[in-house]
Amino acid sequence: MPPRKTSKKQPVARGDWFRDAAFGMFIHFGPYALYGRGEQVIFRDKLDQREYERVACKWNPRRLNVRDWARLARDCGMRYACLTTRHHDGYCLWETGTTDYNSVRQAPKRDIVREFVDAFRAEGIRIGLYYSLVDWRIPAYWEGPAKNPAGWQAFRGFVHEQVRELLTDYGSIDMFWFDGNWPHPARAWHGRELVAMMRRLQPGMLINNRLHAQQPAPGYEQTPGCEADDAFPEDAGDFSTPEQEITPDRQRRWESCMTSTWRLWGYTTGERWLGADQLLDMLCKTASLGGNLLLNVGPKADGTLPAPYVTRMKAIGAWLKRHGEAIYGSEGGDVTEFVTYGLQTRRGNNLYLIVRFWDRRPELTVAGLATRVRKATLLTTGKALKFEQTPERLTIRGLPASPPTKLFPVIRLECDGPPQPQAWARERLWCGDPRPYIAWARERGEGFNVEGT
Ligand code: FHN
Repeated sequence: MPPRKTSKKQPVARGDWFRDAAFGMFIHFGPYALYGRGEQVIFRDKLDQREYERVACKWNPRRLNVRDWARLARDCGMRYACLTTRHHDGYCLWETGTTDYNSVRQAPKRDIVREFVDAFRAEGIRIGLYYSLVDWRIPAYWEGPAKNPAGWQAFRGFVHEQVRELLTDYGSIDMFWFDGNWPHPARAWHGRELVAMMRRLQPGMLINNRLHAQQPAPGYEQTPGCEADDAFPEDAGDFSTPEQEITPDRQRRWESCMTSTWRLWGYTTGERWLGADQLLDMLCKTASLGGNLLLNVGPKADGTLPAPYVTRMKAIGAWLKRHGEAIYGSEGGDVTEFVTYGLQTRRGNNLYLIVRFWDRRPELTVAGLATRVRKATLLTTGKALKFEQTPERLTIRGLPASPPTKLFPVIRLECDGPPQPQAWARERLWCGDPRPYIAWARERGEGFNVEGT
């Protein structure tokens, strides 16, 4: 499919799909899965390069059916997906003309990137391509432009050509996920030229922030071509990518990438899996702060997805079928003090209460909401809820003792306008204006003892 045509007149609204998508599948797939020790095994275990190459060239994921991956992503509510086209080990999952170290020329005889874009597009899922700038096989990568200018120039050309292939031969790409620019600053990669080419080939595509300027590594500071490039400040790129943490970027789109296991991104034998509630908590927390979650899976060496991942994703997919309106396209919540129950998200005039701690009591109170509530619904069951609202507090009644779902029940509050906190609730206690709390404490008095005794 040719890259999306854009008319001269309308500027492409790059990434207008992003927050509506909310939830993506990150896929770390490559020959490293054979070792079952994560995606960096060649480096972490300092394996013999030739031996690793021999093993990798024989790798053949015979049970790989990318349509299965795409169908699971659709069923569990993931609206975009990002596949490692090449990780730091250098093995390429597409038919590249730059090296024979790829899945078409070696044992699989398959263009796995082609299968990925076709399968996920067929399910209506947007396409992200992960690309590592690092290639641990290549000495010039380690030596850098200062110590090996000719080798670095050849390596940089190899990288630019691979990016060009990926953005030319696989149709419209929605997201490009650079990784591994360390320790070289963007100027060393000729970042400006690279991004200019990418924008020409795929004008509607989002590029992440990981080509941005690193501080030049020690010893590079004055190296010609390695100075930090003011075109690539820390906030370069179209979105931020906090990793293994949920840290909002208040200035622009952001996406937290997280593993669904404890630590490694590539398949790891014996890893421990986070529970469905912990994974759902990641999704709800990113949404409550206005970001996306890119949740990782490392498929097994044969191409199948680990069973613990599949069961967890199906549980989250079932939850999203019922409660997705609280996540997709939400603007972040944090309207009132709800931390004693769970998380909040907002969308238009609706405030969603995502209840992580179901206390089995028939009523739930929300302090600090200034906007008038018109209707309250237990979204999980569709049941209308009675409520009473004073200037200080909203009390919701008629809640069932047993939690209506094993994961997080959600209450939808339909309000008179976009939900707003009261002045005293706007500022968070620890960084806000203490005066409302001074008055609140003064209501009791000054003494240290229980008054009146
Ligand atoms: O070194 C990589 C790592 O293997 C993995 O791909 C993560 C995913 O975001 N990125 C780098 C570490 O920041």
